[in-house]
Amino acid sequence: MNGFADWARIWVEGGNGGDGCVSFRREKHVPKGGPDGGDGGKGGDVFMVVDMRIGTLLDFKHLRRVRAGNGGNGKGKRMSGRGGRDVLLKVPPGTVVKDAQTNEIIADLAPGSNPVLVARGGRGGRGNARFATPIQKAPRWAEKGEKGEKRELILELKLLADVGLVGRPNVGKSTLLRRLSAARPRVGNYPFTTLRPHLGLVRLNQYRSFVMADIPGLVEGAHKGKGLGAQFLKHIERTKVLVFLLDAQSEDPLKELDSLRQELKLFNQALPDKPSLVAVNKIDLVRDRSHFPPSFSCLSALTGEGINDFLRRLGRMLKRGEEIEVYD
Ligand SMILES: Nc1nc2c(ncn2[C@@H]2O[C@H](COP(=O)(O)OP(=O)(O)OP(=O)(O)O)[C@@H](O)[C@H]2O)c(=O)[nH]1
Ligand SMILES: [Mg+2]
Repeated sequence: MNGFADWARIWVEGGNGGDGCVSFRREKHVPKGGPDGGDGGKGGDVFMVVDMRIGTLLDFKHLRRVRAGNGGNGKGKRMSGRGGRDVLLKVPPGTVVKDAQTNEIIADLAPGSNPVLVARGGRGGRGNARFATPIQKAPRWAEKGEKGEKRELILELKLLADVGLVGRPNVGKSTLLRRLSAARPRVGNYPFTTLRPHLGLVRLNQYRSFVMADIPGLVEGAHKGKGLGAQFLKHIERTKVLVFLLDAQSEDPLKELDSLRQELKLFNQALPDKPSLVAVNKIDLVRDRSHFPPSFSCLSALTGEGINDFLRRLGRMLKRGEEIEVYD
């Protein structure tokens, strides 16, 4: 498995503001010049920005702490300190940023969103030139720079897919994604071949395409952390349509469907209400199809049988989804 991480923890720190300066003008013929201490520079900020080329939070696993630059101190002759260097952290689209202490969501970085400030740099302190008044003509004090904001963040990656494939291990989810897209998740005749989510771009026609997610197979008890599927369920929370993929050879496909729905529900109450399509895979292996309801899409990811019909149905559902926009 090549590198992938959908979770990370990181400290971010804004730079400290520079201190204000205490200084007095020195001129040849004026023994006591007025105050001319400049202000400290502002500390740098830490921003997060979406980079469409990134698909994992792996880089953040090696990064404990990120700190923006400190502002420079003010100087005489009313010279302000330099502003601290900002830091721009690049994250994959679909990253949700939370405060680690409060769990509050700070940002939801969908594709195309603006950079988000995650740790503000401290203000620079004012120099003594700012404090001169008619009564206090020569203040001998200046402000210290403000400390930068410091907080621990949790980053969570929710992959952005239109369609999520849900099914027991070994039913052929990855085979289906391979047939429909250029994605190349591994296929194997054993459960848990797929260890992490894969995305594929599926073309419906010249003008329309959608992104489909293949996640590791779901077993009973997944919501309690059994198997692998549960930790990846969050990736299908935002899809517009779910495809429940069943195995035509399964003893009781309807029961299988029921338990898949049940697992989703235990993970997130709202998940089973999402528009969904039921597909029965490996249809090439069974003779009698009469016991599958007509609303089910019978197909073979291996031979390609039934695939066009499946895509037509899926295309219609996605179109409907666009109009309704139940899920954002
Ligand atoms: N006969 C037949 N075999 C299939 C079909 N689709 C998949 N298979 C086989 O079923 C096995 C499992 O396929 P995968 O695509 O790896 O299944 P998966 O659902 O991704 O499995 P996990 O990643 O373990 O959850 C492989 O041996 C495939 O060749 C099909 O339509 N017909
Ligand atoms: Mg798989």
